[in-house]
Amino acid sequence: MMEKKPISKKIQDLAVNHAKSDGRAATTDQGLKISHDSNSLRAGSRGPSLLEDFILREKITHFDHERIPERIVHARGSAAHGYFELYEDMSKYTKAGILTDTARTTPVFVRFSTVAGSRGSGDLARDIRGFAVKFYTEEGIFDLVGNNTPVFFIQDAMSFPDLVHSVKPEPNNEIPQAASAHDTFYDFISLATECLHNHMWAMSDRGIPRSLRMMEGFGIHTFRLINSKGKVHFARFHWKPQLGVHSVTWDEAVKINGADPDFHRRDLWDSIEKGQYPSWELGLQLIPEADEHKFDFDLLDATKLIPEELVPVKRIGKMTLNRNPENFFAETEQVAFHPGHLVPGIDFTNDPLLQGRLFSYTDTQLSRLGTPNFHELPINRPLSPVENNQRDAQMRMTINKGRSSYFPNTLGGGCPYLSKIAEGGFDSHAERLEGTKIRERSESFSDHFSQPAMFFRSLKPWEQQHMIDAYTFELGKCITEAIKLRMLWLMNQMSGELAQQVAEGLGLAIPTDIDEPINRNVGADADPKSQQPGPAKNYLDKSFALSQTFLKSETIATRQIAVLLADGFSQKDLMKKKEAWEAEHAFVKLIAPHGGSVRSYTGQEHPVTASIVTTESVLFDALYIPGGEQSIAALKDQGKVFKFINEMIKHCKTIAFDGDATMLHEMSAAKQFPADKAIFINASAADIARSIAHHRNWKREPLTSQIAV
Ligand code: HDE
Repeated sequence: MMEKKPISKKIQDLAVNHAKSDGRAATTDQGLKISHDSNSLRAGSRGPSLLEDFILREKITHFDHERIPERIVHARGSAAHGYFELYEDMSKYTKAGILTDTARTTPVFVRFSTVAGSRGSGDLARDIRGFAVKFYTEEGIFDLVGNNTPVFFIQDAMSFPDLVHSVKPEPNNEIPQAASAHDTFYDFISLATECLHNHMWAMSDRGIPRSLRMMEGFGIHTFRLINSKGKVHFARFHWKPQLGVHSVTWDEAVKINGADPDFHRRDLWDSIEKGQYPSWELGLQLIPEADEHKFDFDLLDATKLIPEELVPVKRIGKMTLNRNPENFFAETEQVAFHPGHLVPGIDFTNDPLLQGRLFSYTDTQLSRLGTPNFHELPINRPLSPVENNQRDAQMRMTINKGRSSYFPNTLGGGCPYLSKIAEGGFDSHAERLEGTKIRERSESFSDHFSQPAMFFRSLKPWEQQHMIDAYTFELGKCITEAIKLRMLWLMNQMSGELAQQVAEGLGLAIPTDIDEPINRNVGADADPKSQQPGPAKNYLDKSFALSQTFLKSETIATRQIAVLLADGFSQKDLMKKKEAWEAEHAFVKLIAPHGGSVRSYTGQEHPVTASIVTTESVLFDALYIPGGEQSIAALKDQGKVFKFINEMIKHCKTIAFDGDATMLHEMSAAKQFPADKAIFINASAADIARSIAHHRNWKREPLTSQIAV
């Protein structure tokens, strides 16, 4: 178990409005003690209810207004509290306290999300994941509002409503929920070709993560870091997970959404409850201001990543999440992020996507949280004191004292006073600007094919296959043939192999030419061919960090290991394995034909975690079946046992049989894979653990299509 960092009382109180009800009398919202909470006031015990029942009316009125509008995007989210610690003083690059003061422990609140689905949608949608971090710094709030991909779909904020309208359920019938596999989305992205790069990331394994704890995070945009002498470096932010980057298969994702739509939320919650705190290292890619134009792409273009070969990621600190929210609504739902929440030493660039976001986030809080006082909600409050002349508005909680609410003043003693830059006052970077007022995208943003092509080339063969399968599925769900053909034509610009295999799956031929000009992001008066997106250039063949196999982890901590067993199992087999794996902080769960407890043949009772009818193989990372004649005899008669084993094999997971359980090996799909290194018979706990740590044996995958589950 990791050491739990003490978080100060002040922070805890700020984070949660502790409305504890333990040992207190029930009251109305006005503090009146109540003697009934389940009988309304009526004229006779069988008579009509009375309008004067203010207790009933208060309760129902509050209930009627419980919901607030969900986020227009990123509605489905899960969050946790934690802290950030810095390894190395970065004052050469920035004066930001959180990036220079290694003695600090800065509290954070992190909200992960899917983008397209509603608040109640399933966690395993194929989608980009939001990765938003609120730092409660001594200088005020700093929000790093990023995603789990290093690029975004579009280049200019103007297209965001179109992108979102296209991916949301179609407006006539509100179908499909939390899914991009439909006509309107592909109609849009095949015409706005800048989307192709991030879309390819969504079609890769990154679109269906195994856990929110096993994802990278990216600030995406290029930011500016400014040191105390005013010197500027451009920076991109990265979060590198300590548990490696892992995904599930599409077949699992579909099944998990049915078996446990809260799979990611539960996984994050449970691991924190059990003291297994997820952590990420913060990395920076730093570019001297003078090098701004030295790349084959524009640093201001959010659809381009900076390959780590060109600019390495310097790891400078670590974030650990160690406390679950106490109230989902008060914290996870009411938290309000904004890329414009900055601290001295960090500033924007002219990225036109980032510039648009600076307007959007405050605006959306006004309709979601209903008042400009959303910063007073406990979860949004900075730790540093807030003093200004902003006043009133709905739900004001601060009681401002005194006569003056204006600047400058003498009646208030000139307060609140202004801070000099040297004393921490914020100053925007004094960038020299001149230009013609124009609605035009820079020519330097017009290459849309080179980086997605590099991304595809950088993937391992099985990752490429997963992407081919994802495109085949998604386009297979589209109805309009012209849209599918446009997509095939575009994919062919990035990878002939990708396009060819998807075309075969769709039963279509790749069009050699298409009539319509692709890429409509130029204005009505412009020549549509003026900013055509291709052809793909090859300035870097492969970038090693783009395959998610790059970030490895050798631990089985928090991995879910299912043990299938019935009465009469071998206590010796079970305990040898269970104790060894639990010592490495894996979560070992006993699954039996019935609930309650299960008894070994030597008489020991163990509580059953779940009966086999209430759970599914897709909720686990690995399977172990201990010996015991009577146990195996009971298991072999259960159809669900074979579904469990065969799915585990199909999803390339580690599976281990001991003693009499080899009979189940013989009777299941396991026997089709005699040389498979992740299928074990009578093996040691240590060997099995190393296999589980490697997540999946993808080499098995080409042969698993014959397994019918
Ligand atoms: Fe957002 N985005 N976004 N976005 N975004 C929102 O703000 C928006 C963009 C991201 O857990 C909204 O409070 C525009 C890029 C995350 O609460 C909204 C544009 C990136 C979250 C909004 C973008 C993001 C949001 C909806 C194009 C990655 C969830 C509710 C200019 C770098 C934060 C809300 C949370 C949420 C607007 C593009 C990440 C409507 C206009 C690029 C992680 O304001």
